[in-house]
Formats: sequence, structure tokens, C-alpha cells
Amino acid sequence: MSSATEIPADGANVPSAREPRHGWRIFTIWLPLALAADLLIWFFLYPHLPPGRMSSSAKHQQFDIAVLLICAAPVLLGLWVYYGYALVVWHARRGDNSDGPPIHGHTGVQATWIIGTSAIVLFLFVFGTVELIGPAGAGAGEGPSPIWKLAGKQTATWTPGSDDMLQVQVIGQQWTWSYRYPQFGGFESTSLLLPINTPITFHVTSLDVIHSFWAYQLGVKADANPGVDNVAYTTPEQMGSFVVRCNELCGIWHGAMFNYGQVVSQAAFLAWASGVQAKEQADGLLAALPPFALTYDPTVIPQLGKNLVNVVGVTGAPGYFYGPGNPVTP
Ligand SMILES: [Cu+2]
Repeated sequence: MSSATEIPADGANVPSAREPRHGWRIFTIWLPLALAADLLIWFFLYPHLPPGRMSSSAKHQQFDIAVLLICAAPVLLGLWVYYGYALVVWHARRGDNSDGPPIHGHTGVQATWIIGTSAIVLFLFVFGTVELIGPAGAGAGEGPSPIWKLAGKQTATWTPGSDDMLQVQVIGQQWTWSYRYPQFGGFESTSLLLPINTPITFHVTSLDVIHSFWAYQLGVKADANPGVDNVAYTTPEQMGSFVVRCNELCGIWHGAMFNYGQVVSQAAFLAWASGVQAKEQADGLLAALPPFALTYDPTVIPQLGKNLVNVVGVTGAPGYFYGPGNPVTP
């Protein structure tokens, strides 16, 4: 056992003029690794990060995740390089039972650490806030009472090629999704079609318990609560199909509560929406549906269901749906 008064004959633990500049060595190992990692992330990983680039919100989320990775990779590599260097250079040599030199602090290391981590955290704070609240950003300030101006015009009808917002009501119930289009007579469908390059306002609500509308590739996730009109915006920028899942445990068939939506051309959307509206009008379904409202009273749903045997096929799924006789007294 060595004691504080013993100094090894070879002076191994006494910092000497021959001591290499470990900080610079670690830095020169770390810098090319960090640069390489960030370039790989930006050029090869970023385009494949979730949730893709199908909509304005998805694109923002993908960018945010890439920025976080680019900040995190150098920090992680810094730790790994430091540990690797310490293992190789500073491990105890065989037969050396002495203590390390008593170090009370190193202003350079401490200042670098505090300034570096503060800069990263403050940058991410500002970046995250801007991205979260910016219109059409990852968060876009949405919710039951959105705080930001909408990206397009709220209008009673929707015209292709304009900047009219298309309104789509998303209705969750155990255990299916249905959609109403108030600018097309308020028709209801289990299909979710959206026109490309059109600002969309989702009005998300529920008829029974809490659900969550998660249109994965669109980067949209909004709670569906009974009695609440939860607003979410996005602008689809690529055609194709996307999956809609319920993201809130809502009962025994929660896991089966999913379907697919589609982003189509504006002309195709207009043809589809007008066609469904005309068909539901002709079938008398539009008259049977309760008037479009931003929320529905869940207590009337079981009663509505009693009448619904008459209009099975409104949504193509079994269970309680809207029916005639609105308003119904519970
Ligand atoms: Cu659900």
C-alpha cells in the first residue's frame, strides 16, 4: 500500500513537462468522428427518418429529429472517445498500486463543459420552441382553441386551387373511425380522402371514450375526446396512402381500431367528395344524420343506435352510429 508521503521512484504520478496534451489528443480523435457522424446522419439517415415527408407537419418532425440526432451524436462520441482514451492511456499498469495525482479541478475542462452543454441546451430550447409553435410546425399551436392564425381561409365551401382550408371532422368511437366533410353537406364516410397541397383542418372528437387520431405518415396526432373539438392542421404534400391508428387505449378492440387514408389529386378528391355527397343525399342518409356540429353529445349515442337498424350501412361498420331522431333526449 502506498501512502501520501510515498512518491514512486519513476515519478509516474507526478505531472511532468513530458506529459502529453491529452485534451488535444482527445479532441483530434473526436473531431473527425463527430464530423463524419453528422454528415452520415444528414445525408443518409435524415431522408429515412420517421414519419417521412408526406405532409408539411411530417416534414417538420423529420427535420426536428435530424437536428436532435446531429446535436446528440457528437456528445455521445465525445463520451465514447474519452472513455476509450482513458482505458488505453490512463489504466493502472501492472504492479502500480499507487493513487492517482490529487487533482482539484481543471478550469479549461470545466469551462468547456459548462459552456458547451449550456450552448447546446439553450439552442435546443429556442429551436424546439420555434418548431413547436410555428404555424404548420410540429406542434403548430393546435388544440381545442388554436392560438395561431390558420394557414388558409376558413370557408363554407371548398374549391380546388384556392387557399380554402378543407375541413375534415374525425370521429372516434369504439372501435372505428368515421369522417365528416362539412363543406360537402356534412356527409359521413369511413374513407378518409384528402387533396394534395391543400391546407387541412382536422376537427377531432369522440362519441364515447377517449381515443387518439394518429395519421402516422401525415405527422398528425390529436386526442379524440367526447365533447371536445380538437383542432389539428396539416398540408399533404405527397400522394399515397397513410395509416390511421387509435393511439389511446380505448377498450378491448383498441388494437383493431385502424384504417387507411389516401392523399389524392385535387380533382380526384372533388369528384369523390361530390359523388359521396350526391349518393348520401339520394339515399336519404344526409337527412338521417344529425346536423354537422363540432362535438356530439355522447349520452345520446346508445339511443341513436336504437334507430340505426333502419340505416345500417351509413358507415359500413357494425355498432352505434348517428341516426335519425336528433336531438334525442337521454
Ligand atoms: Cu380508440
